[in-house]
Amino acid sequence: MTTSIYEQPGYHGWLNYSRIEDEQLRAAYANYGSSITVLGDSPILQSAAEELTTALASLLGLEPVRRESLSGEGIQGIVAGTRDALKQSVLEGTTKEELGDEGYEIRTVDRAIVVSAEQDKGVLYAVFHLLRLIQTGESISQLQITERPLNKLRMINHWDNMDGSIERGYAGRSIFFNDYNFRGDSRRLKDYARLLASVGLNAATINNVNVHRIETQLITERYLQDVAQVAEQFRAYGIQLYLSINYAAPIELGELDTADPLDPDVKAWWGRRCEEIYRHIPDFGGFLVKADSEFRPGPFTYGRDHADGANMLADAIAPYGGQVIWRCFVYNCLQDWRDRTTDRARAAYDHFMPLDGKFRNNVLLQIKNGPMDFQVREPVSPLFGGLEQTQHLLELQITQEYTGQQRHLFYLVPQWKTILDFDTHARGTGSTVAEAASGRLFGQLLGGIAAVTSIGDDANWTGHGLAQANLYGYGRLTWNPATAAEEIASHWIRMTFGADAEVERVITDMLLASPDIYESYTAPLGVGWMVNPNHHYGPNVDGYEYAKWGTYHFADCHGIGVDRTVESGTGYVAQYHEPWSKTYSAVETCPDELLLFFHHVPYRHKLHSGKTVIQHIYDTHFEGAEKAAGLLEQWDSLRDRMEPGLHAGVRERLAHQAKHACEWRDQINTYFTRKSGIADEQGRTIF
Ligand code: GCW
Repeated sequence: MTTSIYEQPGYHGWLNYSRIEDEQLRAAYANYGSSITVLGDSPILQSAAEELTTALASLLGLEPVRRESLSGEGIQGIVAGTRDALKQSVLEGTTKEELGDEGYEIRTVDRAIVVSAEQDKGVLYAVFHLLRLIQTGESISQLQITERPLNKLRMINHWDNMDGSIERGYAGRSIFFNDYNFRGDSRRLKDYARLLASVGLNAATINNVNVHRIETQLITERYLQDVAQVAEQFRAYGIQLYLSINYAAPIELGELDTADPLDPDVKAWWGRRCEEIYRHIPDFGGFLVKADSEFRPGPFTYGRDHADGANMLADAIAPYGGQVIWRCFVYNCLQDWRDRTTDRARAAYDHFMPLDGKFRNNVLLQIKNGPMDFQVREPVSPLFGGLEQTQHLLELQITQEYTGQQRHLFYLVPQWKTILDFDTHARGTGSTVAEAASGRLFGQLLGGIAAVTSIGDDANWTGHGLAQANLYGYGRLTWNPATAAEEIASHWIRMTFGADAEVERVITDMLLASPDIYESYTAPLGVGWMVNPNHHYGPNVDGYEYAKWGTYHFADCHGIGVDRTVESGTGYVAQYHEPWSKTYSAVETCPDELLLFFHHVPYRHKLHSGKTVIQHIYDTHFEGAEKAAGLLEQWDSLRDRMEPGLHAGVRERLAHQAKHACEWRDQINTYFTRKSGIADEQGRTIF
């Protein structure tokens, strides 16, 4: 007998609403949870009411009474609605301005919990928040919660192709497409929308930024009805739909012979497209564009710049209230490895800084967190704090392309926090990436975060069961970047695995240790890459060394690293504000973990840690592989504390990781012993 996908381990993720075992706690929640009043019946409010009803039934083992309006004898139970619907009578304090469009309040008022917001969406977010409190065992008898998101745009990008494949996907095939059609799996789409909304995400693109031939037609009659159906499902969870577009669409669709942004016919063509799109999807979010990057077409073909390109689309979509999200991942991907003057790290800044202030107010630039490409360790892109007059989004990668492809454990939240907390010093101290990306630092209207999603049609969405924590954590950070990595981990674990202190302790430990472990047995000290070309999995030190992609480590018998100083290198360091420019420039002050990103140093160079570079490489690789094996042992200690299927799935991946970490260790150590001729001080086995 085959079990349906909905019953397979991990399908419900952190929304599995397992029955609360503690009887006292259950009774305390039932005081409120046995009655639900949701005022209003918009699709979003219906989602909120349905979520409350099914969740409470399952968590508390009761059938909540559903009321449609406030009863005469005072309010009781859980009462949810917009402030208008609640008529303010039960609310005091917070002003409309404080709450914003998406904010909410949760208050315990006598025998009731009142959940309120300016708009329906806020009510939905509040409901998920309240449910989280119950799932994580918090008291709800004296709630005084006011929340609003820091970021307006909290976005997910899918790199799904219409044949059903996913670029850099490690968890099965697309949930949207198969064989050039829409799958129409509305249950799956709804459950995905629930997961996203539960952590406050509000926007999504559903197709790959590399827009191939058939996908170019997503903005035409052939597919718009299907796109509209997805948009409708997402709308009920407050998620706005965007599409990735092909810049050369007017040509590829056979309608014009140019895509020149300054050609009036091209502008008119996009105007007609937008008109058609909005006829199907009145609240369509807009376009995401990868142009002049990795062989994708763009305005460069016509001698125009990226402001010309983006503004043309922005003007076409502006009458409908849409946006253009334009990616800054633009670099020369046909570099000659012999050429030491070109530096890929410089590219985004060099291309876009001169255009600062030239973009329309419905354009956002989408900037990858680092100047290269989602490596385990990179400095922050200097465009953050650089761009002052252009709205932008931070782009992160949840899918683990360079961080173990969801076969290795890598809790990404700490990495993202390092990025978000990075102080660019653009306006003195406190000018963090979080402040810049949100738009707050420079007083911009729009801003936020986007990330490439990690999900596919695997029953548990993310392949690795513990990789769900990254999707969860991503959403939580987009809402409030100040949330601690530990807190996010602990919430996710309790919601996913229930209240078991030992499970929580062990998994928190594993998650928090995982980024350092992975970093330690892969590419050292910020140098990056060293992976197999194309699929990017597993060690290959010289895999990209003689390639055209601009990704080099320059290891020889004397030393390793990329000189990006002004004095003797590529000058990249000058793209940062002080004190960073100075700090990174000097070997003495450059942080160890980024040393090889900024400097070429001899193997015997001493790190701040007191170790030489070569000994650091050996030590971290031996330790890393050992710790990877330790993760498996830790997991095994939990064998009897969770559903066997859940345990087994993760176990298989951790066992692979432990083995694969040895492969990494041995290849890297052997490579550097041979290159440097320097032996390990501890005389361990290096092949
Ligand atoms: O890192 C590279 C990936 C490509 C991706 C590209 C991008 C979608 O290897 O697969 O293409 O980045 O971000 O556009």
